[in-house]
Amino acid sequence: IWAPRPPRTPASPSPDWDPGARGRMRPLLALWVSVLLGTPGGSAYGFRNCIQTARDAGSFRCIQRFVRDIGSAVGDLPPGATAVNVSHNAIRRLPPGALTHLPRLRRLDLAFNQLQEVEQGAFTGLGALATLDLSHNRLAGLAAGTFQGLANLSCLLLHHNLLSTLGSGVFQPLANLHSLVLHNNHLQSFGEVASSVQNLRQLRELDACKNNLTSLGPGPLLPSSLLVLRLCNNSLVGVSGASPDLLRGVRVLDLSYNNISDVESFARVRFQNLSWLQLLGNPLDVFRLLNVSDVRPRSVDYSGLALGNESVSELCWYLQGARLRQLRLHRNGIQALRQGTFAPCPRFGTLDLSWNELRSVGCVAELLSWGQRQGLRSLVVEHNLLKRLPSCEAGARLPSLYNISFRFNRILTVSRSAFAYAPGLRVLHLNINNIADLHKGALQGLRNLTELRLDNNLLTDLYQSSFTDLGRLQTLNLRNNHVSVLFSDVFSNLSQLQTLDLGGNNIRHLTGKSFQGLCSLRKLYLDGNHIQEISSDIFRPVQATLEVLDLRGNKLQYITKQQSQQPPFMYLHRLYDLKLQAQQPYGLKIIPYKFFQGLTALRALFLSQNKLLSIPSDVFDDLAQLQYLTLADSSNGMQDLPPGIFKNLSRLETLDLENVGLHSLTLEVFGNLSRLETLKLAKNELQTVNQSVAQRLSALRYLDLRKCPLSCTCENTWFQTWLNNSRVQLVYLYNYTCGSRQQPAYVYSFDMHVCFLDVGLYLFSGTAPALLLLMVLPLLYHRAYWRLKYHFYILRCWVNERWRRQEEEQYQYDSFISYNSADESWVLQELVPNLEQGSGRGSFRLCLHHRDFRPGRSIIDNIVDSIYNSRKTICVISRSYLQSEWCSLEIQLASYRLFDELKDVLVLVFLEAIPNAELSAYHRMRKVMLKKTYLSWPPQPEAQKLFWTKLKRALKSNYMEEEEEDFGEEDKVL
Ligand SMILES: *[C@@H]1O[C@H](CO)[C@@H](O)[C@H](O)[C@H]1NC(C)=O
Ligand SMILES: *[C@@H]1O[C@H](CO)[C@@H](O)[C@H](O)[C@H]1NC(C)=O
Ligand SMILES: CC(=O)N[C@H]1CO[C@H](CO)[C@@H](O)[C@@H]1O
Repeated sequence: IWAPRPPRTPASPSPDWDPGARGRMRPLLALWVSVLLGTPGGSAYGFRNCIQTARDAGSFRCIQRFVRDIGSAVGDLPPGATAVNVSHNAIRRLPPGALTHLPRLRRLDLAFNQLQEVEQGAFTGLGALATLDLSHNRLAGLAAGTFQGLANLSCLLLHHNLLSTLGSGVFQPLANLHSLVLHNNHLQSFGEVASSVQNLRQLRELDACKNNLTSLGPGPLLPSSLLVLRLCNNSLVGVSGASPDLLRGVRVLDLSYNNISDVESFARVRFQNLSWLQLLGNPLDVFRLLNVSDVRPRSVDYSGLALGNESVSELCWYLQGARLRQLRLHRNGIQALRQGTFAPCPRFGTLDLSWNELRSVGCVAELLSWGQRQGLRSLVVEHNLLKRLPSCEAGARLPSLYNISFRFNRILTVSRSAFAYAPGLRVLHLNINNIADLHKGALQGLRNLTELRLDNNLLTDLYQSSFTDLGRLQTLNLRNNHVSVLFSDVFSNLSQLQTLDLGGNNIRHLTGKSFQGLCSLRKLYLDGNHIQEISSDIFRPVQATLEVLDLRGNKLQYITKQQSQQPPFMYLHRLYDLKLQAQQPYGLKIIPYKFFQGLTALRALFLSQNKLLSIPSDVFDDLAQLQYLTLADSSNGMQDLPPGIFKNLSRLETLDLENVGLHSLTLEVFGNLSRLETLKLAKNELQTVNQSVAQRLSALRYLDLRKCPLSCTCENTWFQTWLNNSRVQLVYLYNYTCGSRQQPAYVYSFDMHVCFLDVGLYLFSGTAPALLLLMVLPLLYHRAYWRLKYHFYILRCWVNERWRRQEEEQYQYDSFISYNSADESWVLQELVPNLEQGSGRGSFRLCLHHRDFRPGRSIIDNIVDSIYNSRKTICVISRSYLQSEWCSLEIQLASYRLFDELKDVLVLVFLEAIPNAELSAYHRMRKVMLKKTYLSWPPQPEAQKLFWTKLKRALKSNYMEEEEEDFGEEDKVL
């Protein structure tokens, strides 16, 4: 039955709403609502093995689900899916047409599976696919029609497979392929690779590194569009075998880590477009190569050619000419540089000497000619053995040098004015060294410095004078040092500093002067220190500008909710990101009252891993701008959140309450989160999800209830009804099992019939007794009325008479006469005279109602008494007798003695002949007649004598059996 959807927001409950009382009624109500209105308000959907990305409805992640076949991984995805990530599963094969239901797919990631086979037509219907990742699988070969239909594919990743051959037509359908990645396979013939890609008119980049290639030929030409060719980590000995024009269009050629020594082979191949040749890790004489081939010297990367100290000058001879953008000499085993080493070289912008064995670079300027000094902009000496940076106060300057990187060295000491040669320095990277001794004047004169990285060193103390000249510094990174104290005013000259990273130090204490002078500071990282206390004073110097504050992993802890001081973040009105996770060693435990007061601009608050015991309900009251809140992993006995805790968070979009020990969701806590889109509730104690809460969260799109012991009770039936809609994604919905472990039942499919039965039961037990009663009453009335009544009277008689009458067989009367008043004249004129008169055994004592009934007693009592006090009962039967109610009572009562006590008390006397048909209306009478013989009053006077004799004999007899012998068959009227 179609019915309109009920409105999203249900009638709001009154504030003193009692969940318990309503809760008991809820299943029934909800059921009725759903029966009457179709689906109840909310709606949900979920995927068996995928999670839809919260912000991008077309994007799905189906990773690490242990699925073995593609169908069960993505079979339930909607046709609108544009990006699907199925990596890190156990898929073995792709059957034909496995993904035809996803025609809009643009990106498909199947990496890290166990694919051995991709069948022909596996990707049919994926005409929109642009990126296909099949890397890290076990593909040993590719059938010809494998990529049929992928006309728009631009990037194909096949690295880390077991490919040893490629069919020549396998890439044929990929008319738009730009990039083909084949590294880490077992390919042996470059000719085969070339013929498989020769028709790809759009191919720009081909990566065949780390295969087993030994030569570049024979084979067809590469497509002229190819610009980048990577052949590193193969077993090439030269470029022999290649046709002269094979590489003519290639701009970037990577031949590193081969075994190339045959430089003569380069002479036979044209390299006229080459602009970058990587030859690292080959045992070749690069100068010889330059001599014999048309490779331009400036196109070669001279890294890893074992040039040593001496060859640099020779090299420079080859590089003569205009200014070089960069001179890169990685991995050449250079141990020392003499004065003027680079003097023969042309001017260059960047000098990169990384991965050598230099112990010192002196004051740099000495190595260069005057012209080079003017031109050098960047100096990179990473991964060397530099130990100390000497003082360079005197000596030549490098006016345009703006970037120095000495990362990954062993620098211990930085002397006074170590960078005096670079007065224009803007970026200085000294990170990842052993600097313990940074001279107070080391950075003197660097007035233009904007970025200084000193992280991952051994600094213990910081001095104000170290930073005196750095008035333009914007970023200072001091992370992972051993700083334990921040002296007053240490940063006071850094008025332009925007980012200060002090994470991973040993800072215990901060004062109001620690950050004095940082009047532009926007981001402050103090995570991973030992800070035990924070106060509003500490942040006062940066209150006007601070936007991000990271205090994660410190030692903040509160033991009471009462706070003696002002709330610590009181003045940080611009702060939008605050991190307080994982306080050591036992978490924050308690959050004091009004702890977050003043944070009116805060958008993200991280409070996870804090073992919270209690949170006051007013704590988030000021955070009206909050969009993201996490309290995840705070479970430490905190049970449910206090009512009203989120009442002001009307802008909250993401709430992470994973593993916080929640037992229930209540409207008092969650009722106001009207903009909440993502709610993570995994690993809680939730057994049911309150439907009214779900309905109130009207913006909800993503709900995670993984690992909650959801029970399959009727309270969760609405879950199932949610399923047919599409508003809220319930993450891995089909994986939620019922809390009880007995049988693997699932919340999405548990048997709801019990719930419907419940109602049936209510209805049944409400109506059945009434119905039964209605059915039984007439029956009872019809069948057992007299029986009951009779037994009741019998009981009464028995009780009354028991003590009165010792001898049961002594009757007061010989016979009770039951007759209708219409027959009174016969009784009085015929019966009474004939039976009462006479003497001795011939006379009988009769009981007549008009004569012998005791006055004052009820008629019924009198009747029962009379029947019981008489040996026999004579029924004088006529038509009027049968119609009379009293007579019928009398005959019935008497017949009970016949049937129940097996005492023959009845003597039937028919005054007139009544046809059987007429008698049949009187069942009991007929029953008696069938059981007994009876007498008929004969109209002929002669016969009347016999009648009286028979009647008298009947009155005298005691047992039915005798009676039957006495009366003959001739008397039966049937
Ligand atoms: C798919 O997921 C894996 C694992 O998280 C990730 O490394 C990979 O980059 C993702 N692929 C794409 C295309 O986003
Ligand atoms: C090539 O080999 C070198 C040295 O063995 C290694 O460092 C590099 O990662 C390898 N490159 C590839 C793409 O496998
Ligand atoms: C309990 C249950 O059904 N768990 C399943 C959840 O999904 C994963 C991945 O599909 C299965 O491996 C589990 O068996």
